[in-house]
Amino acid sequence: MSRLVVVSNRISIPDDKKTGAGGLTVGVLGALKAAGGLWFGWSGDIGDPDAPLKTTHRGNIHWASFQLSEQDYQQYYCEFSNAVLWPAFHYRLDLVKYDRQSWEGYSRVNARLAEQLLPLLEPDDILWIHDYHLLPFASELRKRGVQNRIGFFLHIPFPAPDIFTALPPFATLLDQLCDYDLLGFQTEGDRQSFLDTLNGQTTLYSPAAGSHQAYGKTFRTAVYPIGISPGEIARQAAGPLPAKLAQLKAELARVKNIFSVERLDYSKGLPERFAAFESLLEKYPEHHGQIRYTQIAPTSRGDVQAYQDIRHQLETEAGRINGKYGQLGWTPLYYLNQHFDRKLLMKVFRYADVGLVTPLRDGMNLVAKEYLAAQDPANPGVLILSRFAGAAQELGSALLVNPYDRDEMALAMHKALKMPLAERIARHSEAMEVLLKNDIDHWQKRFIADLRGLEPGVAKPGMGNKVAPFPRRA
Ligand code: GDG
Repeated sequence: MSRLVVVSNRISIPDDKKTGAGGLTVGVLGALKAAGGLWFGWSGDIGDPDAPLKTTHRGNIHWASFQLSEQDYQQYYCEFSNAVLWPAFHYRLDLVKYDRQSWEGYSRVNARLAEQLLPLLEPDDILWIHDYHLLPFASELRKRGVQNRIGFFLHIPFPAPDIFTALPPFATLLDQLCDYDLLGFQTEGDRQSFLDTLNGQTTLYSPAAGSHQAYGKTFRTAVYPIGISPGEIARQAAGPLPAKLAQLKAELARVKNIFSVERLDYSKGLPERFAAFESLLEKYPEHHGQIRYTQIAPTSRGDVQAYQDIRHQLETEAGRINGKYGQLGWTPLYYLNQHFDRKLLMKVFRYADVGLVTPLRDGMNLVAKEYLAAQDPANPGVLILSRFAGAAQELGSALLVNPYDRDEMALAMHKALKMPLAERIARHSEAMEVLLKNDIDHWQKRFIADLRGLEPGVAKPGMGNKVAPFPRRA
């Protein structure tokens, strides 16, 4: 079997001291273990970008990591990836900070990474590239003569055409994306947005479901909703809280708990969620003294201005809500701007009567899935989920809400806090059926099988593409 080469912005290098990796790392490692191969990505260090790659290996898996210069870090990572693509793809054009230097930096880094990867590639390797940092990566490899099969998975939403085409270099990005052989999306809506955008810009020919030709290139699109490892999470969640957290356990047991955790990011709808919690306290005073909402939100991308702004906003709001509704001996809202150990989080999920996951936009949202998997099936909590998270497509048994409607969210919280056991069990078991069927292993296996099923540079036999292909690359 040919080797798998994975490329992602951040690389997860094995560390014996760290346990409990999440989502993407588990999926990628599963795929790499099966075939053997290489994981190439940024170490997270700032330094000399031309320094030799740092390499390590375990069994049949190799890791190769690069550094970014300070200028690359700013232009490629902070600016174009996280202050242009991330906000735009999450429908926040108001937060886009575009300038030509950042686009040039993004393009320059993608070109250099392709150059660095080139000598490590073998002719029959298959390549799996991840996420919005690397939209032009296949194109840069093709320019250098690489004919291997290259797949791409977009972890975040693909926006509607009017949003995408507001990005100044949209036409180049679209053309570059078509250099992938297989483009994977979280939901059908994302896939459709990509195709609608292409259709509006060029002649898109789709001779069979999922098979396309545009800009003289042949490629496929498909939907691969990312999953979790439900068994592993259930095991982590089931054990008792560590003895040193006995006090926390006693506190959690005294009230009904609403709980959530996410990276501190404006796409996650945290201010809106705080407002909804305030609405719950305002409209349903019966819960005063009886509930506690804990929001964990570790800082993420702290060098980007919009992330600093939302951090200040949340600190202010948490203080204001507690000041207004708190009582001696009762603090309604716990806001913790800290990173927590993963196993501890899964255990705390299990104590949560309500999982509150209400992003304004989200490619998938693994927290929603992790919360469900951590529940006691005999006495599960209730998931409240934004209809704008990709996960809502699979988790129709959750209480689906519009995160822009604070009163609807407050009502959902009230309903969840009061929900009878039989209804909680029914909703939970329906959701678990989906999560068990489409777990992280299934996700990576489907993607890799589809990618392996393609012939490089020609129409893809066996996948319904019966027309003569465009000549692919000279
Ligand atoms: C992107 C897309 C898509 C959070 N805080 C802590 C912590 N976490 C873990 C969660 C979860 C992961 O981080 C976050 O994953 P999400 O899916 O919720 O969101 P993004 O980070 O935005 O991920 C998203 C995902 O890619 C995968 O394709 O679902 O839509 O935006 O696993 O548990 N983990 C620990 N401490 C924390 O404080 N240990």
